[in-house]
Amino acid sequence: MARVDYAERIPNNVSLADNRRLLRALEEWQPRYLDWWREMGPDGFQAKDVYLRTAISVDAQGWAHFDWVKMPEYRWGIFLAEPEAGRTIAFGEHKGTPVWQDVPGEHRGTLRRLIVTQGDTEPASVEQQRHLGQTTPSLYDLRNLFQVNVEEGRHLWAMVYLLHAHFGRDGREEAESLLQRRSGDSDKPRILGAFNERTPDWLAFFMFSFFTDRDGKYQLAALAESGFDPLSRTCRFMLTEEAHHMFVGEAGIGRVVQKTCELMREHKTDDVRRHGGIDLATIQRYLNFHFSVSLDLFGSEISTNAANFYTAGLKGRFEETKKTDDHLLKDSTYSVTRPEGEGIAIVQEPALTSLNERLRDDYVTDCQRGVDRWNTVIKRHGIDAVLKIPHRGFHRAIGNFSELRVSPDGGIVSQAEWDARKPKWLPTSDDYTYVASLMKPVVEPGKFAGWIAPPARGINGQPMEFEYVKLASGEASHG
Ligand code: BYC
Repeated sequence: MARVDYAERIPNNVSLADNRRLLRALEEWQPRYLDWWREMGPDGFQAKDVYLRTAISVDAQGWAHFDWVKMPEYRWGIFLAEPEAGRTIAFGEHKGTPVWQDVPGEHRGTLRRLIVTQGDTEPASVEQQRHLGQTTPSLYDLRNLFQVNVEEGRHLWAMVYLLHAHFGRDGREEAESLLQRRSGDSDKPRILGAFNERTPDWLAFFMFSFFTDRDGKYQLAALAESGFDPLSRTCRFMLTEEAHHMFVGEAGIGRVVQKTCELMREHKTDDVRRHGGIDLATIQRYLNFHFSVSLDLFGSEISTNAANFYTAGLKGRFEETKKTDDHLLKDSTYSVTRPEGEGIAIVQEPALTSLNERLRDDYVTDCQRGVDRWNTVIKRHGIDAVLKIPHRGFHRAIGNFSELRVSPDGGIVSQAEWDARKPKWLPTSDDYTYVASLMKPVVEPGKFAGWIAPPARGINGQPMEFEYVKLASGEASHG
């Protein structure tokens, strides 16, 4: 078989062609990545032509190229945002010193762990979503799912590049392990909780893309502040792609809400299930679930890990360089919500150990903006209902609230009350069964399933009836 020219095949701006050692490492890893993609990537669509964007540069004027591609042939590239001349570390004990181009020896283990944790989420989400293509509500949505999937694959490449380029043998071993763990596998699970949950249907997928990808945005933004410049530059470019993933989630839920409201108006009822829609109560329960498991991804409210990452200059705050404080945080405090006595109180805690909570606060504010936009859709239909973000203590498995039962409006409740009211607060098996019953594929160009409204516009200026995925491609008759 002809040898693949990896330097050519892998679009990159890291001078791959000049780095023999790195090329060799990636040459060894790539076939195993492709094995993983074939085994765990989108089920049933590997031979189909999909209208995908591929990152081909980091040029703000046009970094992406749209074309038909079979997913296993996607050109997963390696891109770092342009270096900032004279960039210095913005926070922590090394503040003001030049950023590192190589891994500082004393932070090697910590940095590797951060990169591996970030990297692990990327293939995990592809695994969680692999079956969804079979039940797509439209070709447009199918294409968006695959776009998200290939870009999560590229984000894995981004982290594997850092591991191979900067962490020697340990890095190569970690890159292998990233292909071996599996979402939801009891023996070799993915690292973080939310990435071992099921994404059973498209409502869950849109919620995941809105809430969990948004955790990605905030974590990447915090890592983009890192004093380790290659990590910073990698994350900066990843954030560019991440925006589309959150759009898929926000617009997806917005379209479900839109359809629900139309059915409510048309049939003068809240009970749109009888008319093939997803009732607002079910949407709220899905929202409660995905918001709460995504909050856990920020770690404990009080975390010495977070303090150490910051002091060492490895992971900053959201928009660190825009903040006007001392960027050391040794003498400041931050408001943290925690259980106190019979209730819940806001107390002042040292700012350094509260950094996870601060990032979570930024995240919650951003989530609220999206939920407000969904509520605008409801209001526009003259319907007196609102979707609400639950209290931060609701349904938590990590941190201050993990031992407590907290209602969505922030009351501490007994186990008995929790058990009794849980079916109102979190998706029930009946909800999942009902939503699953709606998941019938709709693949005629320009057509949409009955539980979701069409989007406002197509992808890359294409019309709605565009054949975003060529389902007839790749079949034996075409061979
Ligand atoms: N599940 O001090 P603590 C994305 C562990 S999403 C399981 O509370 P820390 C994407 C923790 O590891 C963004 N374990 O927290 C989205 C630690 O373990 P050790 C992913 C958890 O360390 C959609 C212990 O509990 N990126 O990109 O300050 C699709 C105590 O930890 C969890 C990152 O996460 C959990 N939820 O912060 C595709 C950025 N939470 O040390 C992609 C990199 C905590 O006792 N990671 N633990 O063994 C980090 O910055 C940090 O690891 C965390 C945790 C923020 C996750």
